[in-house]
Amino acid sequence: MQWSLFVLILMGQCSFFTCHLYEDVERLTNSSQTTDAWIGLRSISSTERSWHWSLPGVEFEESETEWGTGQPDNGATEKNCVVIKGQQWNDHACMNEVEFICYNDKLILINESKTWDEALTYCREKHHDLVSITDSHQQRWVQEKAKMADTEFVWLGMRYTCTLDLWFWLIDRMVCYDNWAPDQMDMCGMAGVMKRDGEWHKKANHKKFHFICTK
Ligand SMILES: [Ca+2]
Repeated sequence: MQWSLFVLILMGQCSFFTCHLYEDVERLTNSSQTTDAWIGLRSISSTERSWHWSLPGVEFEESETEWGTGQPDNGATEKNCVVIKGQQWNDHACMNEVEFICYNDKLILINESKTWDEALTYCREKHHDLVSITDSHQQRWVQEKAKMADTEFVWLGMRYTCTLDLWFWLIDRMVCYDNWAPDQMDMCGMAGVMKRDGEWHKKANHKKFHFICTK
């Protein structure tokens, strides 16, 4: 394929992207659940509301909630657990019996130091691929994994092509959503890493870091 055609295809993807890797997030944001089902969110303190996700390390963000109209409506009965129905959240009494949605983690942190190419081979042989990030939801999940790495940085499935002066993801997508740290220089032979704080940095691909694979 000619490079110019390849670039055109990549560039066109910024506006037509659909996520397939993070089905659990998709399911909560695009849930077609027609009856109440528990999600892993509850309030620890019943007097003053303080919501927490059940998954360790995942922080609750008020700005990312999907409360239904008038919810949460804690009243005479304590409602410290949360159900989803038709994409909307509702606080319920925890002793109610309803269906539930399980967490399905698609990411695996590999605590072994490898070059970018070695990490890519490892992920493709043992799991699926090096992780790609194409929106803020995915960024959040990957960031939670990166926090648990023993190295300051973890490899992402992103590399720089000198010929085209472009950064692209292994899943053949251009870098549309990004979270670069400031003042990053592009050089040949670079690939992308995430620092523990979630920011992306550019590193020579022969350096050795831990990395995150998709399952
Ligand atoms: Ca309610």
